[in-house]
Amino acid sequence: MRLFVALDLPQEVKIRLSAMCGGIPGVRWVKPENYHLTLRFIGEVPGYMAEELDIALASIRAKPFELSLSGLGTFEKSGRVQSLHVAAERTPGLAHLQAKIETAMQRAGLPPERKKFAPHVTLARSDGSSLNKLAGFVQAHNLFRSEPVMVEHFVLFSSRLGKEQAVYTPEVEYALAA
Ligand code: 3AM
Repeated sequence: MRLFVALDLPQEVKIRLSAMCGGIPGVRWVKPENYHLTLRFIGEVPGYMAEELDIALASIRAKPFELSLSGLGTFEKSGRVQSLHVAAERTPGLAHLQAKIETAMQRAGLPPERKKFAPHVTLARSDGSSLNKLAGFVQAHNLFRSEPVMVEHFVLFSSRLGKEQAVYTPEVEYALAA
């Protein structure tokens, strides 16, 4: 199974995000139902490992917190824009949950995540050819702010790579409790 741990977003937020998207030829817009904030990419694991990871995630104790999306950005690799995202504020509540998940995943046997946590929701992917247009889009929408939303659970998703876009299925929800 190909897995990742993420926050799902309320429908209203997905609608607001998707209303902003469009108008750049050559980029692949993420479908609104696929919007999420990745906390930990796991990748392909055998079934027994998925069970271990589920047990580790279920043992996490963390409090609900508010999530705010604020501003746009891009990720680049070798000077090419790969994706466009809306950024999430790196609040203590979000950072605490991410750190607990990272610890749990390592205890369950995954190698450490090397990339620094940069919370975001991917809106589009690009092959790098639309650099100027993406920069214009970021500028035009950079004042985007979401109302803070209460995060009361996180989700283990499976991902099946499709022809057009991956299909993400929520496999297990883990509640946060005060
Ligand atoms: O949450 P975003 O959209 O940034 O790009 C994939 C997606 O990122 C990323 O994991 C998220 C859920 O699929 N992803 C895919 N393959 C990856 C890999 N090998 C990866 N992240 C890190 N390493």
